[in-house]
Amino acid sequence: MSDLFHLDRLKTRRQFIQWGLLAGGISAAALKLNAGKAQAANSVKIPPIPKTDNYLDLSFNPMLVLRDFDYGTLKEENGQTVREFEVYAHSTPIQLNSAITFVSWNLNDRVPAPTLRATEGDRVRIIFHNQDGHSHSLHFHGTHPAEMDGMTSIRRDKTAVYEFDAEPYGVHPYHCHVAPITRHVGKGLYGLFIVDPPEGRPDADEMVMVMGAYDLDSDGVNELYAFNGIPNYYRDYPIPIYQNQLIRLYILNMIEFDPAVTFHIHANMFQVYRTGRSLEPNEESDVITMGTAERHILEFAYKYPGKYMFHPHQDYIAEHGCMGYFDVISEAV
Ligand SMILES: [Cu+2]
Repeated sequence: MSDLFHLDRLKTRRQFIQWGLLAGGISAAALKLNAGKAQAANSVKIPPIPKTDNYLDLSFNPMLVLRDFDYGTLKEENGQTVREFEVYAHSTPIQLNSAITFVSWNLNDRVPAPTLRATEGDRVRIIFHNQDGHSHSLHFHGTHPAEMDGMTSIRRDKTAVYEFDAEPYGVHPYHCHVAPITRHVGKGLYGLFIVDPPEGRPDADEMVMVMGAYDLDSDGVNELYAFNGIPNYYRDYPIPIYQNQLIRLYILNMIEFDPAVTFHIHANMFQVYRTGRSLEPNEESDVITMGTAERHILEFAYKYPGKYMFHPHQDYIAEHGCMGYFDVISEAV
């Protein structure tokens, strides 16, 4: 497959999602069309996505990254169902703000990488095409054999296949594991691998936030931070959600150099499912601490309409890009 074809395909898919969402809202059930199992009628409504009159030159839209789940392609092979994903490593310039353009190392021209999603017990196959000029690899968290652990560097123009059973259910990061890892992760090669429990979870407006950082001058100190790749994006474009609707947030900290950060939401509390490894919450809070690569499911609903901030409570980090708002709009009628 040529680069050009691949980019066209990406664009077409993005436009399709965008048009669908702009057409007045799309149900969560429709977003799960490609899920491997039949989905029950879903009562969740997602507000129309505001037109993000983009002031940045980006190869992806963080507003769409939020709810973009890649369920792969289902294949039947020798009586076994395989969920196959295909990803492409590239170097892509992304505009972080009006003054700074950064050459990211990424999958499918986006930071974070695609959110891959399977159900516990699925056989998954990740076909990794390294079309970047540097060697990379994909290392998944979760349980799998040593040879699928992504410790081998994949050279430019080579393809690797990672295949294993998705287990255990929960929220797992995946990232490049080529040294220096701080550089490969800091450049953008990380994402989330969600493994759903076989019985599923209750309906909710589901979204993904990955916290990352940019060490612009390679001095081992981060200058900019972001939710889903672009500093301050959700500050400038608040995320619309409906009042009194359950939000399920899959959150991951992939910030290098800072040992830990917190995540805090204003004017509300959330239920914490640590590492996504339970069906019942472990605790309730409005702030949670995560070391690098820690991740959780947080669930909450907003009682009152209005704009509410979310950010790490390390205020320096918040003030350097890790900042956003939920725009809670009156209940859907
Ligand atoms: Cu790498």
